[in-house]
Amino acid sequence: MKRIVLLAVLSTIALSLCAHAGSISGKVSGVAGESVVYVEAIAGKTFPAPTQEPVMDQKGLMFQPHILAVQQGTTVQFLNSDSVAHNVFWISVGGNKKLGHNLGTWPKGEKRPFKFDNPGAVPLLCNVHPEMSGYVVVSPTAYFATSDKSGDYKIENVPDGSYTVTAWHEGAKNQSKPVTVSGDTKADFTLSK
Ligand SMILES: [Cu+2]
Repeated sequence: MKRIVLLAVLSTIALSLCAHAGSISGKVSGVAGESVVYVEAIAGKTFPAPTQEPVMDQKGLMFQPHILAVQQGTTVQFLNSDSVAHNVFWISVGGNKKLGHNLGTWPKGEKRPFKFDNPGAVPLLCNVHPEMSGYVVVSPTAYFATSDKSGDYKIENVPDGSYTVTAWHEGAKNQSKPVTVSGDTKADFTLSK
């Protein structure tokens, strides 16, 4: 008997969790290639810093991946996989030039960490190879996604509620719009340079 009650309680909890976990999906158009879509900061809500440390590699004289989306508070490991020395620097974070930083220059096989505590796009450059460019896009919330090359994206596990959602694309102006999530919710963006 006790067991049945416990099961009933557990399944009720599971159902209520499911009922409030929606998603935001749609298409980013007007631009070609990957975009990043993220939910802007939510009043009164904070997110624990992720423990995973994603790697931004420098390989074949390129930043790989070209675009790395992370949650605010994430430590990114910058790796050099080439046999030449590479540098990593950025002149701004989210357009704020006070947040420019130079991580230095280091040889093959070494990596250096950096914790991104401010949201926004970080345009990565290498002062040894001016043709190299990449991006870390720092989302203020845990709710973000990188689109596929055709612009389709899906942000999973977003609780029902009202948010501001921003779409970012290399070289384009950000677009932000209010989105009310109720279960699986659609939001499309059209960006321009
Ligand atoms: Cu380089």
